[in-house]
Amino acid sequence: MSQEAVIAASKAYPKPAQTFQYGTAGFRMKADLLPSVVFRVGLLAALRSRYKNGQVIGVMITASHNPPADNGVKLIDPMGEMLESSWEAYGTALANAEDDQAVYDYYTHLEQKFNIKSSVTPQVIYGSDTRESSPALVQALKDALDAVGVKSQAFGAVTTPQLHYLVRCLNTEGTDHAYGKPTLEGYYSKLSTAFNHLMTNRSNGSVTVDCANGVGGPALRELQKHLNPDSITIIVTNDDTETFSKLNSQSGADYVKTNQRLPPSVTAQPLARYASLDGDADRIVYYYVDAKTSTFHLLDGDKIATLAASFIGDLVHHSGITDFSIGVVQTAYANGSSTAYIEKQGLPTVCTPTGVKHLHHAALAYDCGVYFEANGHGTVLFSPSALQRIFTHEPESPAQATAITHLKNITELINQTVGDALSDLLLVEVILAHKAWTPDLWDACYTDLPNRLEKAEVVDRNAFKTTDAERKLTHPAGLQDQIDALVGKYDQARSFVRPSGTENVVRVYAEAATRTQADELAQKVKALLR
Ligand code: 16G
Ligand code: ZN
Repeated sequence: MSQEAVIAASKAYPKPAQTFQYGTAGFRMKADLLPSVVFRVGLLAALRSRYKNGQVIGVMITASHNPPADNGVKLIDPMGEMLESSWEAYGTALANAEDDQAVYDYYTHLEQKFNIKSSVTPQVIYGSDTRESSPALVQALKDALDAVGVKSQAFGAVTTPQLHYLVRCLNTEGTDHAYGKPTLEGYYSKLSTAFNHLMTNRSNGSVTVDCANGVGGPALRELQKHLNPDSITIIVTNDDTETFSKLNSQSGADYVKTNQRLPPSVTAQPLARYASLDGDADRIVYYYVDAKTSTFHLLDGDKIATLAASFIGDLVHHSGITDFSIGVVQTAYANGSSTAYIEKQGLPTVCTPTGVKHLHHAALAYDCGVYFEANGHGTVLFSPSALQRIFTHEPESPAQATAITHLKNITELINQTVGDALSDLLLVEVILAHKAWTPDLWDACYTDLPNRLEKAEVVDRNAFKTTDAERKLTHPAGLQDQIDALVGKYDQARSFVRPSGTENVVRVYAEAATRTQADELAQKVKALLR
């Protein structure tokens, strides 16, 4: 790698007058501001790979549920996790370096700081969602990787969780904890094989999936080819990835969760199952309309978490495996009823700040850690020792043998690297089929407290500082006391204010015993921010 090569390549991607920050999910903003950022993220990925002794690092170009004009970029660490947070600051610094020379200087500064050897060949794989801006950003990335001699591999349009899967597979290939075949075919085959086993002699009718006109559409169509058609019919809708302006528009998990209503394109049949993915297919929510009043009912991340935790808990119980800890990790947005329901089942719950990396980390504390954000992002993690026990347990009865077989397949069905809408879809379908539950029966586990999410424009969101997993404000001084005083006036009420990690706004959440109370509380708390 020569100084000339880096500087010459960097020249093609001048930094706009803008300050960048590696946020909750990487860099995310209007796509036209991103070429220099993506180029520099490519340099960071190379360093990260060399720092990790040449293990493969992933770079995903996506802005998830954001509008079509946005894009974003984030790094994936060797085991398929999000980039270690201490490195986010290096990404931020590199993205903000004023000119090409400063980029090179900071790059060599990091090399020295970490004593990164030049003898190691860095390896990076990358992919993108289906946005119009993605190919040009992929080119910026490629130019950076080439300039510093990275051995790279392009995977084209992939879902975010697919890239996480591929990174982990590549880094574990040939070891005793190999995760799977490091190809997209390997991904589809791993999930579908487990699904087809779990659905043997079972049929679950049909589910209609709104793909937000994003990369989840083609991926789901491909996945479906591998599924036993007698077990499930997946009706794929909103899968137009050619009309760029349709991405996440009037569709997708974020639309359904935020508006708490059907996508306009969906005419729902009573008690039929519907699901919506987001633009990069790492989030999923379910919903249905009831038979009596055709009212819309959302089955969000909290409902998926409780479904998964209780199903896995039952399987463990029936398998004869003992001393097996199952915990559920949530954020402040988790509906109060869901937390109460989980605790009533005798399972521990933990609350972490928003953002997958926090939940993921907390979930590692259990043999089986189920984590979901209410917005539908989540997965289930099995610890290495839990996997070992599941795969070596000697059943003492046919019932135990069946439970063990199911558990083994569940661990294969779930994408344990990160929340994966396709894997979660199959997991929910399996559980509903095993329980013979229609969506209303699933929904009846507990009744959500009515809630409202608002956002407020403020002069400086950084003036808002939180504690207690974002459930309380420490700054601005005195504001939390005012919120508490309002909350005290309503039944079963809860409210919190937190600065967004992805937008320049402050979010206000309120829940209470009735719809009127929840709405009123949200408005009054929001009014405190003016
Ligand atoms: C990011 C997070 C998501 C979180 C959201 C909150 C990841 C991969 N994504 O999209 O989990 O729910 O931010 O956004 O961590 P906010 O801070 O703007 O409310
Ligand atoms: Zn997403």
